Amino acid sequence: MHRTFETTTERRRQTLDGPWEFVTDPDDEGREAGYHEDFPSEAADRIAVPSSWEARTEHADYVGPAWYRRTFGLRDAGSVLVTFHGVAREATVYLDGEELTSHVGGYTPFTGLARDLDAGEHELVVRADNTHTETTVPHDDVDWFPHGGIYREVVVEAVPDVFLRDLALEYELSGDAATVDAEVTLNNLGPRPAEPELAVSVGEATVAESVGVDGMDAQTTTVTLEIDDVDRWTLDDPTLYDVEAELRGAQSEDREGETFADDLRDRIGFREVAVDGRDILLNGEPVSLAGVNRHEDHPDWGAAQPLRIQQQDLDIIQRAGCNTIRCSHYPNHPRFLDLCDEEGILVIEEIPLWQVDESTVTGCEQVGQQTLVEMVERDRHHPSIFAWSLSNECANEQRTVADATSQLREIVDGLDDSRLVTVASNADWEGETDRAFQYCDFLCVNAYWGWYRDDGDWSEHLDRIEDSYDEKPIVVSEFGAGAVPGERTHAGRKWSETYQAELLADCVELFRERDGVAGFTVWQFCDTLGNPDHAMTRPRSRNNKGIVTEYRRPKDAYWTLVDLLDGRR
Ligand code: BDP
Repeated sequence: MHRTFETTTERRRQTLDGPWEFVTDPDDEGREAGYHEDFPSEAADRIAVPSSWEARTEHADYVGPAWYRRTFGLRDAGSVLVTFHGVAREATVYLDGEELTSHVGGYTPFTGLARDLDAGEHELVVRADNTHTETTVPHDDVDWFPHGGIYREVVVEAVPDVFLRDLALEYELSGDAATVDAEVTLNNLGPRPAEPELAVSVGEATVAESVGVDGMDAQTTTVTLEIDDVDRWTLDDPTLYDVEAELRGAQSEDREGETFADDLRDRIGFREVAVDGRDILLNGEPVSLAGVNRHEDHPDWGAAQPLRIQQQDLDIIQRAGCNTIRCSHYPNHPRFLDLCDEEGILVIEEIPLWQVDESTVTGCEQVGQQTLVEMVERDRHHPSIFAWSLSNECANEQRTVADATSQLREIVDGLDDSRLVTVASNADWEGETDRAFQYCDFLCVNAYWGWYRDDGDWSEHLDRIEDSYDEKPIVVSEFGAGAVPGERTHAGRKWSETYQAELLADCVELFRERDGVAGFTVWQFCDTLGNPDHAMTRPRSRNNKGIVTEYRRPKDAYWTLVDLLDGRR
């Protein structure tokens, strides 16, 4: 299950977890050879979906196109939605030999609609390609491993001719009362007009109306619900409300007497985020952020982490006393965000525009914008997400890059005005001035004083940031040191757990003393597999700045953080 709750009860739904046939295609000949019509099953391996393909040792370092195949059965004839929740990084999907849909971007979902399928067996073939170049999003030189394959769930849902395509909620809070606008989009695949009953409920409140939709058309309607005595979503009491949109109607004349039904389910939490001077406010009160950066990475699971690992990560993070996670550097698995909603964790979610500069920005701008839209559309109901991050360490001192950020800001404003917007920047650390900070509600600052450089310190650095920009909250979004697990030294040298723990303590104490700093996220939660091209600067081929190891075993720095944040030992 890709969420922690059911997203529909009416739709017949199949999760296509399990073994799929799999072949790599290093010479990229599969398209010409027609693998989508005639899959080379005799040469195929079997691989688990969802999984990163390095789950199979022989494909551990494979970069390039690869093909997947499986069949699924439909009990009844009709239309289905086929949703891929994450394919790294480009995908083309074929159903029964015909292209159904394609997608670029490994961290957001996409759906193909297949109309009027016969009952019985159908074949899905997918071409996935994890090749990265200078201008892909992310590009080929990022500091994490280019996992490949169908690494998040694939779901097939049978839908009636008139079905719910989208549900988007916005709300206004006034004291204890909430006014919720639910925008619902209906699709009518049939030739005749329909007028089904739509009921939308949020918690105990329900509104119903009938909605007319022409044949072969779509219709969007907005219903408004008033909710009194709202229990707000807070860090201590993260109350969630169930949301349901239900559609019921009579089938067209040719199937007289029959009815159809469809539903979509989600959850929301009521909370307000804002800034005031140097403070970030949650429900009107300043909140001090203390957290970690987390990659989706695990030696046994790659980027495809089961619920058990997601829960365990969150547990370890909460036990350290943290209240914040920066999803560095891409939209995370939606179920992990569900857990954050349930646990009262604040999340900064980011798109993978990582260290882009003026030579590459034009090439990746469009996919960056598309990923932003897809991220917001997928995640707009998670109360845990309080901020969207538009990029990480891009060359924002360059005008073209800053202009691209301003465009992203406009796009995000058009989709969601209920969250804060930021970019994570190391421009000042590089001795530059960040031109994109003007488009941010708060400033995320990355620097590695005491690790990559010793010719300055955090204190001067933060003074400079405070002096250089408008008065906005500052979050230290990256700082830290590498530590090879088990390396402990009397001298406290670099690469030891000792050094990492001491640096972390000094930094956290300093950040917490400064009024201008609204919080911090340590780089990083766990040791992660690095970009294979960077192996010479990364012992164990990993980024070793984790406060826990890749297997989540605590390093000294973890216990230091527990003590500083009053966590649980
Ligand atoms: C920063 C990046 C982060 C890196 C980190 C590091 O934002 O993705 O992994 O440095 O060097 O520049 O560990």
